[in-house]
Amino acid sequence: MSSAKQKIQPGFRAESALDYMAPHALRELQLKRLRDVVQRAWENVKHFHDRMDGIGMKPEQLRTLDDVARLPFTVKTDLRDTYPFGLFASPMKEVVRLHASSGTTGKPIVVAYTKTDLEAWTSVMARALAAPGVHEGDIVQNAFGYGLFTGGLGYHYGAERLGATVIPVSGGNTERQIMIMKDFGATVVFSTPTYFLHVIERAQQLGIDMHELPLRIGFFGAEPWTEAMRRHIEEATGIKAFDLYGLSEIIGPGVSVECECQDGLHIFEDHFYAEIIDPDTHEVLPEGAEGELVLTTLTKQAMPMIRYRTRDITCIMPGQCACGRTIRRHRRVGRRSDDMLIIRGVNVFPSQIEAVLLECEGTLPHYQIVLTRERGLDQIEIQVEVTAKVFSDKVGALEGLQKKLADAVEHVLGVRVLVTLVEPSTIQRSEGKAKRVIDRRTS
Ligand code: DLL
Repeated sequence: MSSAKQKIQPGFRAESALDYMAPHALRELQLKRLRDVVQRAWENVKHFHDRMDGIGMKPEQLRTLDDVARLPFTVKTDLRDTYPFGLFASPMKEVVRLHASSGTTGKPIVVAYTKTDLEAWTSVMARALAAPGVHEGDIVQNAFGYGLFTGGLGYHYGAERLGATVIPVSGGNTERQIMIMKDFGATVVFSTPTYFLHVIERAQQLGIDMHELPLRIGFFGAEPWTEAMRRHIEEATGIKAFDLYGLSEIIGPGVSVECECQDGLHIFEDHFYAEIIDPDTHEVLPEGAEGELVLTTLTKQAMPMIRYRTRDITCIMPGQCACGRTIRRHRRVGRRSDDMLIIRGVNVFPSQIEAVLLECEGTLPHYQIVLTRERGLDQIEIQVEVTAKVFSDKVGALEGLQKKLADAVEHVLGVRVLVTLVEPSTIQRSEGKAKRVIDRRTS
């Protein structure tokens, strides 16, 4: 097995030409598709029809793309309230696939695809994977879960479309995962970032140097991850790590992806119309301003989403990417508006804590945030693993690191937190999305 990493060769495929459309042609296409999708939802989805009636608007009033801002929003509770099939715009006989996303409480949300929708999904995923260089001949290890979750199958069909060899290993069973990666010579891996950290750690324990494997690219997503996490993954394995974003309500994975420049995620704007809004005032914000991403599906048949409030916080990046793609980019999604913890009146995002922890030497990227309430006061404890070396050092070293971390977190968040350093491999590992926050507060 060669230790030299192959150079990334951006793949070129006919459908990737859509990434380079002239902006005016793209806007024209978007407007045409927007009118069609709104008309379709208006005719077939009672919930949407009623909402439009409620504001006295008709689809034909959409004259320019700016008129999108006049349309009503769709939110997650709309999907819950119409569970399971209330937002479908196609008769069931045309629906060829259902997926569902579990969420934390109650019933899942259900999403549907016609044959044409699956074709569109496969196409955006193929473009996404081709952007930083997956191509025919690649051997792809797909560690996203197969099943109701959109991750496994979404990636699967995109990679097959490119002519890559897909290993549908799914998440979990980490030792077997590593054996397969090595024995089958995987060149590309798909995973949640936290599960891949677990794979890296297990490989180290097994004495396998991942730099020696032919693996050259990884796609990570389904949960927020930081630049520090990217550095950690790239340094520990020698691969290039790319961010890929998506959500079930819109299509699954494949809304946007990083290209070889790793400088923002290109949105497949011929399929998804993106806006950034102020989550409080609902005002549409200009390029460069941070706010909540709102997405409208432009081609979805079975379940069109009009102005879906993702809760994901990002911004549309001004200017064109060095790669030459004309489709616009958003900045990596570091947090969700509903991830926000309010600790003693201070707004805290887990990603801020992660960034601080990973900057400090001696820590490992495995941590957990535990919230408790003592005599009416919120307490926040950050449990973070440290390297075996730090752990076996003199007590003074541990205390020093503990204080350093508590100070650094206080500097960024403005609240004092309790930092507990724990031994490697003590925090529970996830096979999919990580659960970073354990809320033991009882109100
Ligand atoms: O997580 C779809 C997906 C699968 C995306 C595999 C990428 C890779 P849901 O389970 O519906 O769908 O969760 C969607 O996950 O609103 C974000 O909050 C978060 N998310 C997804 N991708 C990213 C990412 C899938 N690259 C929710 N960065 C979204 C940050 C992400 N957050």
